[in-house]
Amino acid sequence: MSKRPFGLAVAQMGPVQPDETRRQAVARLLAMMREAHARGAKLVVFPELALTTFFPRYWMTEEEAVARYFEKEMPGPDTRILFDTARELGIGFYLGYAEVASDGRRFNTSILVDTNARIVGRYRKIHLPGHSDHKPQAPFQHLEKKFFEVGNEGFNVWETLGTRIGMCLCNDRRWTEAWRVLALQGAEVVALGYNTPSLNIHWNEPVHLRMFHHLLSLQAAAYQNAVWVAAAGKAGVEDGSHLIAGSAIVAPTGEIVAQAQGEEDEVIFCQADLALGDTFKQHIFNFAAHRRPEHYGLILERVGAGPALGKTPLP
Ligand code: CDT
Repeated sequence: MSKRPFGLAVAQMGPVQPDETRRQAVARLLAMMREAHARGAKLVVFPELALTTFFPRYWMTEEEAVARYFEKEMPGPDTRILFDTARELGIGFYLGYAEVASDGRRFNTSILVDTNARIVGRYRKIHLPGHSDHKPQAPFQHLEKKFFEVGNEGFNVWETLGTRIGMCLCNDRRWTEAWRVLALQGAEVVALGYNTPSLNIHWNEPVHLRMFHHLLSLQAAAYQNAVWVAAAGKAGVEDGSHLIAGSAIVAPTGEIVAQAQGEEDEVIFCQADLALGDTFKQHIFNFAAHRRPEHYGLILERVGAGPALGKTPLP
């Protein structure tokens, strides 16, 4: 099978402190976009909520959050230069940001922008983690359920940049269903931004498990769905709160082919062979030949676990 090379870059960000301006954050993204292009990238993936600090850690009103942290238009005055530079260089990008829609609804959103600087795709995060109430005893908050609505546009794949690209955001990577819905649309590349605190405020999770589960999720998803995964994190200590690094590009083999080394701004790159995904799609994960949806009914019927079906006693 002949190779189908695709220049894939991930731009990890070091911390974005609360007093950092949009303009400063965008300048960092621009420098990484230029580096990604110089290394041969057709697509560069930026993190979730890349323009600001990870503000769901702060207790505040929705109005305060919108005023300080949400984008009212995309591109806006501070982000337009990302689009102009992408067009000038001929590179596509994925960007995560807090979106306030024209009707006032708030979403944790990512966009996919092509080499003509056109927004070809939008994803509004579906699996929102955390809580909506104030937890004053916790070291920080995780208020995604307060500040964002559950995404209303599903998991989608777009034909662009010569391939089929799906998007998801952070916590989605832990949910098998998200990946399979993308794979059933023929995704070849899945772009994902994340902000994962090292501490889990819900239970005393050992810190090493945060990185382990992050990589485990990416690797299992890439293999089981025969896709390339490009995952960009925001890392390091933001306002006293540590976010894991570990931005990575994972092949359809499930192998990590590039991984960020530090907790600062860092571009990783890989000349991804899209044909590698075809090999898996034609054999072990040939969905048309091997899937058995008639036995997967519970996935749509149930949200939480219920009684076992166990109908037939063994002979
Ligand atoms: N941003 C985001 O989705 N973070 C979550 C943290 C989960 S712990 C409350 C994640 O899955 O990494």
